[in-house]
Amino acid sequence: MAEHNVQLEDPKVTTDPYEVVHSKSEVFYPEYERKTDLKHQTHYCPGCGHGVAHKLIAEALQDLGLQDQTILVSPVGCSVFAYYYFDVGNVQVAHGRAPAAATGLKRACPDKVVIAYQGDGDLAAIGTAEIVHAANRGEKIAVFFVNNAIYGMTGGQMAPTTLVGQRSTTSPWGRRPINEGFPLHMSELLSSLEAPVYIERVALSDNKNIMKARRAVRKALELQRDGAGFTFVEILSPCPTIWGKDPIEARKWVGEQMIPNFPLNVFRDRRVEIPNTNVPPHKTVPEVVEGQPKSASAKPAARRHHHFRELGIKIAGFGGQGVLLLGQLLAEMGMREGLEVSWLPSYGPEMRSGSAHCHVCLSKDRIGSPLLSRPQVLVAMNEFSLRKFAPQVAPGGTIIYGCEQLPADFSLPQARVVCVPASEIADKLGSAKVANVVIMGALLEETECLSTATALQVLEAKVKNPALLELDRKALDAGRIYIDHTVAIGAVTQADGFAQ
Ligand SMILES: Cc1ncc(C[n+]2csc(CCOP(=O)(O)OP(=O)(O)O)c2C)c(N)n1
Ligand code: SF4
Repeated sequence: MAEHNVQLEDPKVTTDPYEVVHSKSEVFYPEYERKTDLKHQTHYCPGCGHGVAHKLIAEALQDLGLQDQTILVSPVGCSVFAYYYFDVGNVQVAHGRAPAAATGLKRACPDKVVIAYQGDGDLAAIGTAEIVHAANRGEKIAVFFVNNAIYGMTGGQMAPTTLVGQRSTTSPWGRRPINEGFPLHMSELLSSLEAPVYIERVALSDNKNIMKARRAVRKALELQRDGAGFTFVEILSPCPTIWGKDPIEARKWVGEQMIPNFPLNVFRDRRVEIPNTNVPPHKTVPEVVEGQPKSASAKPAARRHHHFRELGIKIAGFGGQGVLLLGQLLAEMGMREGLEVSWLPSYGPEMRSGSAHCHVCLSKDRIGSPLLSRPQVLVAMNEFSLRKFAPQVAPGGTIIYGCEQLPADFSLPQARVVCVPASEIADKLGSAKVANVVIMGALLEETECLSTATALQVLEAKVKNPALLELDRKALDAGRIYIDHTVAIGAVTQADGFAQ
């Protein structure tokens, strides 16, 4: 145990262009400050099992020489502050999500020892899915599951592990299986899966059992150090405060009440070879998108200069108008032009005619969130979308409205508006289906965000039917030409006759 975190150095993860920070996050306080007389104590209640469990893990890390290569994922619960006590790499995650976060960490840093530390509310209630699937995938992480049969931090609500008859604030007459079900036995449940290599239940009830717990903790860490697979140690643990007992009584209660209900056992201890067949080839994004069939005329996408750092485009309309597809095409064009991209669809249960929209982000930098609250560009394919989303457009942004003119009572937001009667143009070309490509042409011409050459490449790669491809080419052109002959509403016309 120490007061600050180590800096983890891993040259493998320092890939450009992202900055990798190997230090304590700024969201953690530098240290956990307490009143002078409590300064050298943890925040746990006297007799709490978390302190003992921490000590067993910390000692094992030190004895095994793993401190500098360990990342501990702490939960939400009384042990939320575990990062103040373990001088290792620390990540604190949302309630129940430790196995998911640990999965990501271990896969990104396979040579690290990754620990998920969780209480029973955290692991066996809100986090049931995460732990079951991480175990089932055989993630090479060590999970320490502190089972005190109650929600400690929030004041004693019933946990999935609360014993039959045990009182809690949400089962004041004692847990009744008829109403609350039976306690969940997580070790038994997980040992029904193929992948885990080691599962043991131990107890902090007396010195003899604490020594067994010590051995189990070490074994789980050694197996992980050796790359064996998923390891899980359930630790039956006293919670004197919520149980309303003194520390001695609470320890006794673990032995007398918890152990008979949660028998101590090694449920799994074997080496498991998980078959590794059909390994997909690893390809970069450009290899994937540019590896698609091209026509003879298509050349590789040009790396072009983009006039934006990040451009958010929201495309909205009815299902069936090609709103989501238009977003996908733009995202793929962005990828081909070497940008970071995201595409986030949103639609209701109706596949056709229901409202649908998507967010497309094109960026020179890594994208923080695919959700756009202030898009710079809105494509509104119908009046409903225009009225609903126009107020969201960033000041100075652009709205491309897929109708001939704005509704009479529509009040113009702080944006340029271009009306493009896309359906009428598409009808004249021979198919209403290509209205979204007309809009794409208009969008490219109006915003100059991506090149028409890239649009043609993407269409050629996607549209297999030659007649439809020809129609798409015409639609793209028609949208561009329409813009060339149109002055945006809300745009300030300058002396030279061009819109600003
Ligand atoms: C998403 C979410 N839901 C609920 C909570 C409230 N919450 C905080 S701790 C906790 C229970 C913790 O119990 P347990 O995991 O058994 O840990 P203990 O405190 O007993 O060590 C709950 C429900 C939360 N913080 N976040
Ligand atoms: S409430 Fe229970 S689990 Fe939480 S610190 Fe106190 S004794 Fe430990």
